[in-house]
Amino acid sequence: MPLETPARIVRELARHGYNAEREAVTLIAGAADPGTTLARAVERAGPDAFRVTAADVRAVLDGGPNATDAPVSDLTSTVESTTAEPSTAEPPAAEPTTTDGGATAERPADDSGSPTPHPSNSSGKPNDESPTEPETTAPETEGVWAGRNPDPSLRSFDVANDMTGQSTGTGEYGDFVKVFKDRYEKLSRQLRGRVNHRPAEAIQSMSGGSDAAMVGLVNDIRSTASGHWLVELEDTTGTFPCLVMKDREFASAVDELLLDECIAVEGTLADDAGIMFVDSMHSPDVPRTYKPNTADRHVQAALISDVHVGSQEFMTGAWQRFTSWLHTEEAEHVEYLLIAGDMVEGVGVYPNQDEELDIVDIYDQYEQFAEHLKEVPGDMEIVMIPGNHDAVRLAEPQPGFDEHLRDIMSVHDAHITSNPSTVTLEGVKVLMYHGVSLDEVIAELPAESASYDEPHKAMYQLLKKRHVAPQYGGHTRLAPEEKDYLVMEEVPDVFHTGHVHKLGWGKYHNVLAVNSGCWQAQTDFQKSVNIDPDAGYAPILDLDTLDMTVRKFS
Ligand code: D5M
Ligand code: FE
Ligand code: ZN
Repeated sequence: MPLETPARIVRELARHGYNAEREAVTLIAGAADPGTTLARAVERAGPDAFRVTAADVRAVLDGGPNATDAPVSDLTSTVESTTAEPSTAEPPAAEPTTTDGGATAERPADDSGSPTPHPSNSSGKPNDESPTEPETTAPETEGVWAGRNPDPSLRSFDVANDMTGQSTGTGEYGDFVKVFKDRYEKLSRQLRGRVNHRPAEAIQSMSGGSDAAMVGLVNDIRSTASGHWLVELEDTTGTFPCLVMKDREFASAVDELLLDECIAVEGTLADDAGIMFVDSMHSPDVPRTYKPNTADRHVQAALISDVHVGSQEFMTGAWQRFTSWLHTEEAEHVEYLLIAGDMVEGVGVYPNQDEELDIVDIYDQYEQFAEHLKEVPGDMEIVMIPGNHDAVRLAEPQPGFDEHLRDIMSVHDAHITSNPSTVTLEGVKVLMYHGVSLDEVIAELPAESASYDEPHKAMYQLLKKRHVAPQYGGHTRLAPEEKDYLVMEEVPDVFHTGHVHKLGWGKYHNVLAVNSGCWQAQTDFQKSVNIDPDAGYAPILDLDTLDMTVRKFS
């Protein structure tokens, strides 16, 4: 086949089970005889290699005038005879496209959703599945599909808020003071324009009956004997008690408060000036009129999380249907794959977890995960953050994987960044966060505000509070750093989380919140607590419109 475009080169390599460094692809594309150069480079890379490197290609190109002139047997046989293990990633023929992965759960009219299994997919039971055999269809017909966007220069990618390698925390008391001060500064800045607030210290010396306003972190929430709410706020100068009367229209908003979140209140001091009667309450929030950024061309991102390779419940078949689908023309606009944590099942994360492990060694789990990454087309950009099952510190923010793990997962040149991070894809700001705090939001808030069945609503609460994990000292472990990396300083256009293994999405003040399900069927623990995971779905986001469709592969 003619190999005039990078996309074709990548596809040709992928078809034979190889990935390639981007530079290697560029070098092959620029060679006088790309076909022969590719075949030679594959030969050089050898049977055990995952990928063809730029060094392989250079060696071929520099190997003297005859290096690419020597006759080469047909590429297919060359690769087959030198590849120790046949790839499990043979893409299906471009025509017809796979039907397994074709089911689409349409977005409900109310602009939010949870999965609706497609009727045509009757085998919707998620607990698959012995690994399915790789597709063995013939190589695709020449000229059917020219491949994914052949011009990678159209892509743009940027990461903000990555704290990998920036950790300064020592766990000392002073660190906690610093991180809360930073949280207060960043969030109070967003509220300052809305209320004419005074420091707690100044309010403490105001006279009874005065109007007052304060911005503070919620230090304590208590109900009084008569059913009113006493909310104690703290700023950098002290604390002040604020009373929300039960008959006020905003009293129900107190049910949605979490400790340590930042709010502003306005009200009147009691006659003895010891307490404030609250007249209004504000959160940093996302402006209702927020106009999200969109891409300038039709390009899509697949948003997934919680792969859990190494668990007996990892759904190999669904994953392979997904990655096979990515090789089809139907997925031609899917140029980005974002994975929001829990790549592997990990070891010792929960009691008795070892009884459900398929792979007991954490590094072997990452090796296997890398094998599965290899099935993703090499011409897609991948972005990954860690989750609570991954081999990085549990406390948030979690730095991106260390060098050793990056090395194991280097097969696909994925971008690895911290949890949380904001990645900007062609102008669209996607806040990626694994989502451990969602368990807490769901446990603490009323069911209408946040539940496992509607995980996106729990995400709305985080957007409103402009913080991915407000509450300190509960279930979510937080590590104090010089800065509070968990504050949403900028409004994201898309908020992508996982962790709770439930699929749900919707818009909050025009920001798309997506919780992306998982690739792990129900575990014994989940069965015991009635968690019914949404496994084997891939939400596909249009970056030019921020519309979303969900494809089902289980
Ligand atoms: O989290 C998957 C979901 O299940 C998340 O909502 C936490 C919950 N979960 C799973 N196992 C446990 C145990 N043993 N205790 C408490 N909560 C649990 P994941 O991060 O994938 O385990
Ligand atoms: Fe998970
Ligand atoms: Zn998790």
